[in-house]
Amino acid sequence: MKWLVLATATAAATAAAATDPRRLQWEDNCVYNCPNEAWPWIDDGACDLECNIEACNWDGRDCFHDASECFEQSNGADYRGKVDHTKSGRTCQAWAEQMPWHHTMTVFDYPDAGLGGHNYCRNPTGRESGPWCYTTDYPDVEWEECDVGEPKK
Ligand SMILES: [Ca+2]
Repeated sequence: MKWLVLATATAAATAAAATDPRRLQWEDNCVYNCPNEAWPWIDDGACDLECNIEACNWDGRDCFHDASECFEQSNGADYRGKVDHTKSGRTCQAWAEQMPWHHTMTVFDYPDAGLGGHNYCRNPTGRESGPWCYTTDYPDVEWEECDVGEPKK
């Protein structure tokens, strides 16, 4: 009987995580703050996860919402497009999230790599194999390369 209780509690915790109450709280904060033109987060050059929603105009230009898929470097280190899944179709984890995978690819450590509050493929360390992302396929696949096309000059 104890096992049943434990299993039920775990399922409830999983369901709560799926609705992501943190995201709901962020949306409230952002919607509240968006009309304030003095609010410093939108178009400040940093992609803020809590502002990367339609109600906040996708954080202005910060989260690459209207970004081009074009890039020039052979390793795609300058890719700033919007492919958000790996070559095998796995959904990417947002760079600003530390769930499900804990990682060190942060804006703080890689300020010029186009990371932040979005889950688009990037190549912050200049891997030869090109842009990649942490996946949401936990605990099976931590990261995987993305197919972002070929570089063009
Ligand atoms: Ca911002």
